[in-house]
Amino acid sequence: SALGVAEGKICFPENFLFGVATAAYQVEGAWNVSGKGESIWDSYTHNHSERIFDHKTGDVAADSYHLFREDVRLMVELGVQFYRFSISWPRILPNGLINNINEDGIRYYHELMDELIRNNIQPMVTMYHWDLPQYLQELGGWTNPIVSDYFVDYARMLFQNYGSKVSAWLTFNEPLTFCRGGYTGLEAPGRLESSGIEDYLCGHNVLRAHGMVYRMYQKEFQAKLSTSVGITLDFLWRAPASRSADDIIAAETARQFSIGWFAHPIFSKTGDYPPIMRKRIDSISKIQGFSRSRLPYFTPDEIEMIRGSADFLGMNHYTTFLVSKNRKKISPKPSYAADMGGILSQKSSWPVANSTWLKIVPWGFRLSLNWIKREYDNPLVIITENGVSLEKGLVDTRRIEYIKEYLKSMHAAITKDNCNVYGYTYWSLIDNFEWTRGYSERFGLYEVDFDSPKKTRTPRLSSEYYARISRTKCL
Ligand code: PNW
Repeated sequence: SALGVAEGKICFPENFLFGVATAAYQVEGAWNVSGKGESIWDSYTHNHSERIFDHKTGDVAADSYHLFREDVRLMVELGVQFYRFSISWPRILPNGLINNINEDGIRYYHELMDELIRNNIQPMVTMYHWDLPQYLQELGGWTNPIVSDYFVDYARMLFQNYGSKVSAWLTFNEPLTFCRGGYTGLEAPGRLESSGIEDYLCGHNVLRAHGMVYRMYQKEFQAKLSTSVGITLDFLWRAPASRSADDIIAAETARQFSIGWFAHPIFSKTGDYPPIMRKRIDSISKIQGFSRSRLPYFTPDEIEMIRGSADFLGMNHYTTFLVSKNRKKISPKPSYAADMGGILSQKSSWPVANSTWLKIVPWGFRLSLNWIKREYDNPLVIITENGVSLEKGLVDTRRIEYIKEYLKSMHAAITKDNCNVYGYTYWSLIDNFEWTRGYSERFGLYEVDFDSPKKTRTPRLSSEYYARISRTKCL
């Protein structure tokens, strides 16, 4: 068959899409060039270099702002069908507001998209991959509801300028990660010890912003543009640590607190936060002496606005965690971890990558896809990130193994379980600035020499392997 295993080969449908991804702050550099404003990652890396593993910044990164034609050439070499990249909000609107437009920023993304389209590579654009304009952070960032309105202004100008060139839009990349990370202090804006309050405000305003953009798009653009709008959520599989009922329940609760937090309001039939999240946070807030829940409530109109506000679900998947029930007494101090009530761990026998959190567990991929299928009535899914970090070096046979095993797991989900997956994106095209882990973790199909003035890109073995897959659609 065209699908299953033909002549001993594992093949994907002919119209299945393969792509690669990057994000603006991680590759572009040119942090203060030609009118770009400051983002929270600029100010965070400049003011808190002690919080970055190698004390480095994304000031120059892989210099893709200047070298994007070279990046596109690599993608031609790979034969990929699309490129997922993000637009830097402050490169286009220096302080995030619509009254001050940076023409050079507009021009840059036009040139990148034109170069892609000339080479038959479809642009897939993330509107927000964590680099909030610093000015908006000073207003409170995502904890301030007005930022959702400013995000709608920004999104409208993206549709106006690039609408005819972009095949698919993602409003946000991984709200779970940036709302959690930003408010435990590990990632920008680096608000220490704010978990249990500010992370929920962030999530709330991000969900509102996403829904508002989708409705604005439907009203003002859908008739004119042949594009689609979705959101990228990270779903690292949560498996019970034991066969005990407690751990099975704890794992399901952890899923609802991770993917469910953002997927339930958008993709479920009923909308709104997952009932278990609502129940746990409401009751723990009460025990802690709060007079209202730390998880904000949507109005009935907001629930309706957000419900069904996506044409597809973008899913990032890298690894798996085990969950056991947290038996500690509730402390007075608010925290997402306590609200969730599970303790996450990983098996020491699982093969490691070069990131502390990334263990190689291919079977979790199939289970994640099946969970989404069951929970949200088999929505259209595109894998917007999957990949592995390894040491520097061009002979990356372990990366080839990782890609092969994860693709096999995804293939089973598609062919055996009927999960509705239409594309896969490898993270990343090139080595890049890995947030708090600096340049120490390398995910690229191409190695970048960050010490060379030209940021030389060199193909790894895995690039040839991936090129064969993207061309033949077979492993
Ligand atoms: C992704 N975790 O985030 C991001 O979208 C990318 O920008 C990043 O470069 C990539 O992972 C590789 O690190 C993560 O739960 C999401 O540990 C979740 C986790 C880690 C990274």
